[in-house]
Amino acid sequence: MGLREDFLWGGATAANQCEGGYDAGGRGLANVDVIPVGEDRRPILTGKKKMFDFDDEHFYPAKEAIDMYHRYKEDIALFAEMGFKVYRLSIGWSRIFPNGDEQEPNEEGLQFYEDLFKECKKYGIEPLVTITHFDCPMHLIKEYGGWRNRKMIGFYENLCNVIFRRYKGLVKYWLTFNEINMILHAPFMGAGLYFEEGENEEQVKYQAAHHELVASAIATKIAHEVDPENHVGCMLAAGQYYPYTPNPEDVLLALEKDRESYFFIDVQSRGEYPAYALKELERKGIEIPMEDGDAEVLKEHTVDFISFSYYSSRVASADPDVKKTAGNLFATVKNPYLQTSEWGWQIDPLGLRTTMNTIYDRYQKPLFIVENGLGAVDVPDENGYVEDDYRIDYLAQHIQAMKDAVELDGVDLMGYTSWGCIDLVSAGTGEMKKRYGFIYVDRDNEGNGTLKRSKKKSFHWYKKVIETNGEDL
Ligand code: P53
Repeated sequence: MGLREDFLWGGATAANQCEGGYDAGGRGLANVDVIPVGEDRRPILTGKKKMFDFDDEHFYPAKEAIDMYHRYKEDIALFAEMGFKVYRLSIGWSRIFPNGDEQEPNEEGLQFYEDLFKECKKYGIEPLVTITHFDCPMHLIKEYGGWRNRKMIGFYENLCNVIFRRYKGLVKYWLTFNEINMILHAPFMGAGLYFEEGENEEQVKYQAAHHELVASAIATKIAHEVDPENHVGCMLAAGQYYPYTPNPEDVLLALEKDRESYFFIDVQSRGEYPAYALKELERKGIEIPMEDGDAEVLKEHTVDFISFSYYSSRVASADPDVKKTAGNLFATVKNPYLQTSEWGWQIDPLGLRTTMNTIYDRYQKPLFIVENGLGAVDVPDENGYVEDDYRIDYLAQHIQAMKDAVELDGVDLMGYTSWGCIDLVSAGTGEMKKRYGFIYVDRDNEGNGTLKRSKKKSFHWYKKVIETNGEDL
């Protein structure tokens, strides 16, 4: 009993939230670079307000982030010290194809990730690579409108062809799109989409989603052709919906809200559009731009495993008088049984076990938890040491629930990578103050600080968790 012997313990980051070096090594501009901190962030990442370049009025935290571009050796050494078996990171698309539509890749960008993967391998750390984590070359947005355009499939295919070949033997775990369902909630961040006045936004989102789903299947096909050792996963922003009351209307709504997200994974894992989605899209007059061969590609090249992020469960109420709170990009009803984080995210370890069971029942494929963690304010002492017992508590409870899903329910789980294993820029708010890490980084919301790294209390705790394969929490 217990977790697998080869359980993949580790941590996760995304290129734009930690690398910085936005114009280093020939890198091109991406959507994620031009999303600022502050009140304009929300309208920009949801595609309501256009921001295609830097201006003087805003601060853009991704430009420098925590400068991992120049410091990755030090950071990976710290991950190794904790005993990481896996490090989840993402590739900056515009490092490899600065504009996105070139024929030839940028060698400096390719070399950067090759060096980084080799650095991981030096310590026996397996890279788990997200091909796109909320990033899209800006040129593809300006010129083609982002993922609404079918041409994106070809550009993504070029990227995949290049990276699968170049990193063959170095990388064997791949995720095609981070939180693919985020396209519905943050379409500019998720898929480079912005909307014109009066445009049918849902049509654009589902059209773009279709392009991503086909691109994901093609990527899976190529990955398997290039190296049969490759394992390709999809990635869902997960979190079970609970009905607010036993009122049958709440129960049905909770099912429907879950389906909004599972729709993507149903296609990626079962290989076809589910019946409920076809009916719903038809009712709404939304047309899926299906072309010859799409159905076959989706059917034949389904994912090998299901990965997901889990921060919280969600609550659905059919009663219009029950108010939703917007604690994060998934607006949900407040659950009276749960505490919330400083950013209003509801904390529900048992919900992780429920979510894992639901997903495993639905797909019967190995699962991988690739994000989980607590965004909190940390107060370091003069040496940068943080006594983050609150983070340890959160993680211990979630890891216990995860173990219960494995040991008591028989869920097949490949690994666990906590989010933001080193402090990094928040995707939702752009703040540095919202920290998830085992490693503290001296930098604030305005970009001040030495960028010095230091170990928090949770660093030593997580090392012990990994050492004991999750026995000592
Ligand atoms: P931040 C919202 C809800 C669930 C997951 O989020 C989310 C978001 C975005 O805010 O995104 C994932 O940084 C995402 C990461 C992100 C992390 O959750 O807003 O994959 O890039 O940083 C945490 O606290």
